[in-house]
Amino acid sequence: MSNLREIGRKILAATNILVVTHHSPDGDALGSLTAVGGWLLREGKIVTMAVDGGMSKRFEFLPLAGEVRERSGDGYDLLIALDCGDIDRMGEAFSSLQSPPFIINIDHHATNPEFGDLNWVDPQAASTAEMLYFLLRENEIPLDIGIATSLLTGIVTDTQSFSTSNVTPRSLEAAGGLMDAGADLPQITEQAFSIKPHAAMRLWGIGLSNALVEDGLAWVTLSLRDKQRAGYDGSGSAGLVTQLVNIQEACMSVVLVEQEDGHVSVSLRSRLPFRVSDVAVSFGGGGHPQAAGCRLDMPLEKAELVIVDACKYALLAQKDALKA
Ligand SMILES: [Mn+2]
Repeated sequence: MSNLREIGRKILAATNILVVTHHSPDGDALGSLTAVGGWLLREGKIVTMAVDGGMSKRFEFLPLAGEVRERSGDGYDLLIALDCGDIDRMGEAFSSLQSPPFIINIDHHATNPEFGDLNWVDPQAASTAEMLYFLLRENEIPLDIGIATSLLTGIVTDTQSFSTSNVTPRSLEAAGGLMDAGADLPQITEQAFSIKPHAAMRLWGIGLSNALVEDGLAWVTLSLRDKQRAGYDGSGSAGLVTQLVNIQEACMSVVLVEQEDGHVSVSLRSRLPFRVSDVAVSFGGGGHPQAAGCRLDMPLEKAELVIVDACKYALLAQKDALKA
């Protein structure tokens, strides 16, 4: 674990630090961002926490949520990228920098190309927040209730409340340590994971009633009109893809969401032993074996044909490989 000491030393040697996570941030992204931000502020550093598109409403309960900015500024001597599967995931929080500083890349996506100057990519970890728990522990940095709340939010959301196939005893060990430090598990689970706005539930209603199931694949398209009908103003599917994969007759699910600028964002899920990351990667996306995504620059109807075809083909190939 000497690498963790090296990362700790490198971070503590910097003075003006930019911490960035990925655009369309989830709970792991924002929990990791605010945990590292809180730690470094406590260390007396000058800290900027940035995420392209700004803070997500859903996670406004996180400590320091009000300090998260949309734009980066300049003059940093260190950039810490958290939960970013590739460099483009930072969006304008990175691309707007005049001169990028030294980059430490901390992430758990297996598809991460190690774009940093110092990289710690651990696909065994169920969340980036879990990795950060061990980074702090290895460097003997005490937790406080704010950091603990942020990190446990990351763990709870990325593991769908400890129910995903990548949960390990280490995830639970981290969660236990964070609860010891004062994080409130039931409250975090309710706020970050269970509770959804009415509009998101309406979007689920539309999506669930329009979903198709064929050859083990469940899928649905959500047009701008569907989102409008639901009154939903988010860019994703509000977690619908994770529900679709629970359809008994399916083992893979896809949700295609039409975006304002004309492109289509695609979320994919599968149940073990099936994988969706290869499909996402083949369209220039990435993610985890059972949870991945990509974007397609084509009309929604065309994107549906292309992705449904690719998924059915991948499922057939994977089923054949299992039989062999
Ligand atoms: Mn994550």
